[in-house]
Amino acid sequence: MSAQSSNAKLNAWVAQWAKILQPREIQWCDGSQTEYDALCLALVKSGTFTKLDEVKRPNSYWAHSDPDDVARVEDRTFICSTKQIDAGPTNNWRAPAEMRIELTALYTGAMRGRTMYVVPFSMGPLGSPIAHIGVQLTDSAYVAVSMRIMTRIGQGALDALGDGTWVPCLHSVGAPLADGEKDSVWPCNPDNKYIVHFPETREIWSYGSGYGGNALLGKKCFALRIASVMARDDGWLAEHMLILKLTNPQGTHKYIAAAFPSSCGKTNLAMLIPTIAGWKAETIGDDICWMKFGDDGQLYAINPEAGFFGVAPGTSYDTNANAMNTLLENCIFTNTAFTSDGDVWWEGMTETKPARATDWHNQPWNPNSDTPAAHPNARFTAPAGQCPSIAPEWQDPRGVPISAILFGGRRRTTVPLVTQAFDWDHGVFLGSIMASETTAAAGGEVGKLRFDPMAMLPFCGYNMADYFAHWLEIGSKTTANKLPQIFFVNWFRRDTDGRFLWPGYGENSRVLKWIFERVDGRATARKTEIGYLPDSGSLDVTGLKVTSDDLGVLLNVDAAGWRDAIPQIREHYAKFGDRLPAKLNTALDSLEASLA
Ligand code: TSX
Ligand code: MN
Repeated sequence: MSAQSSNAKLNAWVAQWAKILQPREIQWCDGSQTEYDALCLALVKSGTFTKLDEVKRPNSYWAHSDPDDVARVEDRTFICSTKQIDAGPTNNWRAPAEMRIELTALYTGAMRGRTMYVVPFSMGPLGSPIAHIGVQLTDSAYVAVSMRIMTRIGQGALDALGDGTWVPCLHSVGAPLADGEKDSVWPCNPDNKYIVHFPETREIWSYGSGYGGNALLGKKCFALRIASVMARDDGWLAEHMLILKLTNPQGTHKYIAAAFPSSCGKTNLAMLIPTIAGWKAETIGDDICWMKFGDDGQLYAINPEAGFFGVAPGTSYDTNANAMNTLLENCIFTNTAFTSDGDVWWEGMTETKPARATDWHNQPWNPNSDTPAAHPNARFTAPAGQCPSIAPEWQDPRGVPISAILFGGRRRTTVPLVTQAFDWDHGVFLGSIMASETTAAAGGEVGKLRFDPMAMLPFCGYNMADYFAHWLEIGSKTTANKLPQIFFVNWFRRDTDGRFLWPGYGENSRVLKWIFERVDGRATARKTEIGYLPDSGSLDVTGLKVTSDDLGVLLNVDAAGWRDAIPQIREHYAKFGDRLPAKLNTALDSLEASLA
């Protein structure tokens, strides 16, 4: 069965691009299991997919990519607003007319010899007032099946679209096939990639990559970069945040959204298992959060995605049992290792390594090999509904009311375990100065702050100074008591020997408990220069093996450390020139004065 569209504009758009892209055939995806199974079978036949052992991991596949197509390509990601200033100092900019000409040339004939899949999709539960529709054209069957896991594709999305508007998403791997030419197992264009956004017309044009956020256009391109622009224009928030539901022993629950830069364990926190008795955590989403105001003046959030596209290495029953149990069937594994018994493996999955495996380069591997078996950015693509901790309301079209927003970073010094902002504006200030310390791995100077405001640096579709202004504006759209409380957390504080002071993982539930009770106005706090901190006894540390000295450091205000950071924050703010909202400079000035 192929999906049927009665949207004349959509049909005309598909026909217009088919003429340019020149695919061998066109397939409208209906989203059915039959269609999915047929596409997966074709991917097995072409060598892109290897089916995993049907008993060990039913209905699951292993893929390995071209070594030149393993991650998002930030230096090839463009925001094409008419004026460069509207893309801002943190985005690559190109003039839209120029970019359209350049890419149309590349798109001409780009799908020769291939099938063009038309993938209608909903970001968010079908018909939700918070959801939006996109349609992706792609010449990758791998992308089509991945989109079925990550979004809600097919006839349902077309029905929700009706004769309305959608975000057009063009995608080609940029590898046309000549007559009789044999396809490669991971078609892509290794040296010519473009991830292009036209914020003013809300369009996405992607070329040359078949991997992750470059190719699954509903995720970073639509749900963050384009949606951030839609949210600015229409008074809502599109954020790089997990959403979790926390229930206390009395059965009262609250919803928390949290933004962290990469490699801070966002997926682990979204699926956390509390260590404190009687508390329960459930998952709404692990990566993206769309929040709109309800009639009651509160912010209601949905997870616009339907699956998890998570980093595999480091995921284990110790670090994230709920993720491991999500991955038992119906999954796609990309750039993990493939074991001799027909399963997948990655570094950090088990203490004992498999005796023999095929690595992500499709080469024989054993524990004595000096390269990792899985690529560090190897991924699982898994249906969210399979997560044991998924909350029953995760697909509620009304969304869930958000009580607290967390910003976090990876900071070995200075930043306490948890701080509550004085108010919304101060919380926006804390979000705008989120940073991680640079490590040797990243190259350049070690220990300098790399700023990643609201964890949106690679994902904001417009000038980030305007984005800060939008956040401040959101705070004035409702009464203060209806806004979420904002907190800043840091699980990564270390002592001078490099030892982590906080055990993290499930023990983070103690911090979540304090946050929950602060929102209720019950937990006590002391007011400091940087915000409210738990005062002695208000953070539940019963049964926890953290010394009182370490706790003292975790909850201390390191005035000297903050004073050292101020020139770096000023430098960070200076990039934005006079577009930076004055309120943020004022907040920085008053922080500096209070620390003097
Ligand atoms: O995900 C992490 N979280 C959040 C969990 C809900 N990680 C992994 C980050 C890389 C993706 C963490 N790593 C966390 C954390 O809270 N904390 C740490 C640092 C840490 C690492 C090892 C230990 C403790 C802390 N080990 C012991 O204490 C024995
Ligand atoms: Mn992310």
